[in-house]
Amino acid sequence: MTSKVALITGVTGQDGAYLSELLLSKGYIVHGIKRRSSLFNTERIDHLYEDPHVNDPKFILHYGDLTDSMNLTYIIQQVQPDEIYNLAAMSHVQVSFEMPEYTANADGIGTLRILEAVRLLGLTQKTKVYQASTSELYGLVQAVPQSETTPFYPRSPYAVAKLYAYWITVNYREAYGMFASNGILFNHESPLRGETFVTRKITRAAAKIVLGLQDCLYMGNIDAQRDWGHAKDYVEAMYLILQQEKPEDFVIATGITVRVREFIRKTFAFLGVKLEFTGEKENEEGIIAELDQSRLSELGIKAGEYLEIGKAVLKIDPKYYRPTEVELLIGDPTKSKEKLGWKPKYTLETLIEDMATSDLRLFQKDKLLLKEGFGVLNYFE
Ligand code: NDP
Ligand code: GDR
Repeated sequence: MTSKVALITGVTGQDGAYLSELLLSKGYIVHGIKRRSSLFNTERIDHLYEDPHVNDPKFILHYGDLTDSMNLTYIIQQVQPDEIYNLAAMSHVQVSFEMPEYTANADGIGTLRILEAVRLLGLTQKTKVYQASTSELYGLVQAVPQSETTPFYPRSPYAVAKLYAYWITVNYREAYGMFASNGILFNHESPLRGETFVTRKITRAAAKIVLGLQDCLYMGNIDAQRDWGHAKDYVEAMYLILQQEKPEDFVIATGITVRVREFIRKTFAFLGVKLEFTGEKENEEGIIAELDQSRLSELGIKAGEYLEIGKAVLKIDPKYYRPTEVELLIGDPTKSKEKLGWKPKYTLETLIEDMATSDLRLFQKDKLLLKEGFGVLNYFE
């Protein structure tokens, strides 16, 4: 039997890395599109890299960009994919307020470029397309929990661009009979999550704070509520969506929502630090209320050295507030459970455990290097 061929845009991103692993484990030949960058940008997929000098590599990378139609059309023609997973995007909601035009081009028109290339190349009956749609489409709350039939009300240039991408995917399905489906995925995270998304910012900062490498974590709106899952579970859903008999759109979510402050509290608690929140709005602080000495020593951390009861380790910085915010997301995964048979394996607790453990290890290594006089710490926001 010949292997199925998949093309993944955004292969260097969080989801691209996990999806590549999944499809390779299923025997696919995986092609990925990566952007040219002045620094290496393949860290998340380096372990999958195969020397092209070796016969028959199963994982092949191409240079490309969602803003370049000719390049996309050429790659699709060369690869003749059975499945395209369009994951590439300028995916940061807050940054999209600073780069609205680029975001519209890459995230909105980029999707059109993929669909149109498939059509022009005569591949509408061969190539299935998965579009990375998002719970950000729901934006300003119309109804909860949000399902496939809940009206959209996007609240950022990112979400508006993704709204175009959502509908152009539906339109190509209806107009040309293409197998094109939207996965409306709620927030999903992992140790590979970009450092400036809220969960990773929290797990990194918490790890650094308990190791004495950072004093304080500055946050924006910690009352926002999100339905968080693990990216490993969510890429399974992407695959299942393209294995259905007919193309349809699916909500992928856990059905549980928590506030950002709860994520912060649970992360610190996992690392042996009990936080208490005091003050209001911009003056709110997270202070150390209790230290779990046995947990800290289990993690190899000397309590008392940097961590003191009453110390404020979390403060609010309004620069992280968004011009328009999405306050509440909670998905209804009934359809995906029933039709795809999809069910997440991770809970919020095991997600936090995975991320916090990974970041702790990362910074323990950095701390050792720093102590020995090698390396510098990178600070991301
Ligand atoms: P990441 O930000 O981790 O990855 C985005 C990927 O897109 C990276 O590989 C990036 O390349 C690439 N990219 C960005 N701009 C372009 C461009 N112009 N041309 C080609 N490639 C580009 O996102 P995730 O993996 O978290 O998300 C994957 C997709 O799913 C995105 O479309 C996102 O909007 C969507 N989504 C994500 C959710 C989540 O919670 N993670 C939820 C719902 C939807 P580089 O590495 O060079 O920056
Ligand atoms: P989101 O994710 O905007 O939901 O988009 P993000 O993690 O950036 O924010 C979640 C919520 O946390 C609040 N918040 C902060 N966010 C960041 N990044 N930094 C902070 O300091 C901070 N403080 C509070 C935010 O205001 C927000 O309410 C993600 C992306 O992956 C999108 O690409 C994807 O489509 C959606 O999830 C589903």
